[in-house]
Amino acid sequence: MAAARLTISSRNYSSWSLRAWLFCELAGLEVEVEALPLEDPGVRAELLLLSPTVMTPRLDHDGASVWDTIAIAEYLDEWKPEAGLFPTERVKRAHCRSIVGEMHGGFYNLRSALPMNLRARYPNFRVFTGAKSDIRRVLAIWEECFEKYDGDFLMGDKPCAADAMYAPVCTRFVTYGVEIDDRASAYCDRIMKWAPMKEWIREAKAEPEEIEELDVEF
Ligand SMILES: N[C@@H](CCC(=O)N[C@@H](CS)C(=O)NCC(=O)O)C(=O)O
Repeated sequence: MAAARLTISSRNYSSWSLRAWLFCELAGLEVEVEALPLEDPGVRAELLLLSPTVMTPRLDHDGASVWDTIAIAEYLDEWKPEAGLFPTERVKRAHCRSIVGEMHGGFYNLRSALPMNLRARYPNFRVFTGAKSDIRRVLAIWEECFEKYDGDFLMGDKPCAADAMYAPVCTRFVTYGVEIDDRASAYCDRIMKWAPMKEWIREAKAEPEEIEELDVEF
């Protein structure tokens, strides 16, 4: 039996759910995933009893109820510090926390104009100007990490919370055919081939749910 339950909305569309799942994978926490259709008023009423924000993801583990993606990452880092969700060295940890926080609190244009949709491909998608500056900023964040830590992942040789946080950006670059430089593109390939990502994407493709407004032909 799984030691914990992760309540999510959709594997295909919910980037926050994907991030939380990747945090659990990084921490080695086996979770039972429960996907709830959030448009259903009955489901919303039930979720309100579980999570005051009526939002997913939400993690229940060993008496702890955690909602909000950052809180889940921090909880898991405290639960299993040796898993290295955040680097242990002070300066590097501060850098990691900053870019994780920047993703969590920002990039509104990128997130709303290029919604995550793992099943879709829009190769000729025209990225609007507002989202372009978000894309430039993401690429600058990654470039600084590659220069500083010179690894396959953002903070060095192993994936950590920062990679989980930016993984849905990689999927958006693939879905919308966003042109990026070779180094960023190689990083996206690596993230898309990361075993937990492959597992999540496989299950997202099998999900029956379709959200019409996120599946429009652009
Ligand atoms: N700040 C939240 C954002 C979570 C979020 O936006 N979740 C969406 C699904 S991806 C949600 O639950 N939406 C339900 C709603 O807005 O009614 C976090 O980091 O967990």
